[in-house]
Amino acid sequence: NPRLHVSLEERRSSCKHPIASRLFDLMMAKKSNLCVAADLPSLDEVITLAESIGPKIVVLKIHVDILEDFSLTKIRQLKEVARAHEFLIMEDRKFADIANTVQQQFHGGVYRISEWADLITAHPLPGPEMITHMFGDSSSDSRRTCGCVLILEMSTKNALTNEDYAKEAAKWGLIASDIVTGFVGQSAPNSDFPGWIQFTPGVNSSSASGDSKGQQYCSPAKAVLERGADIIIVGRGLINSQDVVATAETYRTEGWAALTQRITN
Ligand code: S5P
Repeated sequence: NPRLHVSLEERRSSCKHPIASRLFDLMMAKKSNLCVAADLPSLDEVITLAESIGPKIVVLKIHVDILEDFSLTKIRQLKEVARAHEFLIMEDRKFADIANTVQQQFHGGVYRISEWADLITAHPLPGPEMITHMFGDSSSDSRRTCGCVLILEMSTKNALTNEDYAKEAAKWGLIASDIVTGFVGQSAPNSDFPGWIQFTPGVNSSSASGDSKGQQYCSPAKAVLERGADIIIVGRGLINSQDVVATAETYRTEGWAALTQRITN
């Protein structure tokens, strides 16, 4: 797969979405391909974590619906931290409904995700119309301020996201590459379009297998070198560690070394 060996500069120049370009810029400037899954119970804790590890990461991934103290004021505080330390905020909402419903979930309700998320995840399950319509019409600002990340494959045991599913969904994503900035997956889809970005979760250096609930883990090097990850997503392997800053530095170094090794090989 030639995309895996293309330089980040070159990949940046083929991006069709400003958020994807920005992410490549951040990776090169910070020498980091680390996304941290901040699955903590409160935004106060997420903000504290982000203030400490912000310089080492390029994306902070949250699940807005697990935060017991959610408010738009606190989200704005998190945005300030993201601006100061230069990372993107990914809302891992994994939309999976008809476009008319997803539009309301994305723009409305309590969370008003489109006002603050730089990246938003969605399952391709409902079909390509959802991807093109979730942002609203072509004049919607959020089309340029927020990039869609498609969940092509899941990291869990016996996931239904098989090869055919991932392949078909990747095709839709590529057609809509002005909206879809990247994908979540465990392998690199066969495409030579270098502009979109692979996010790989299920990365944990201290557990070779997984958790007791179906999650499967591999090391940062394996995720990048064998599975095609551009960005590694690390959750409990980091947030449960004694020294989150030191752990973030270890994941950053390992992830970045693997990425540069893959590109130069
Ligand atoms: O297939 C997937 C897709 C995602 S986005 N498997 C995943 O684990 N995730 C997310 O990555 C999951 O929702 C969680 O936020 C993170 C993994 O967390 P960890 O604690 O297992 O590293």
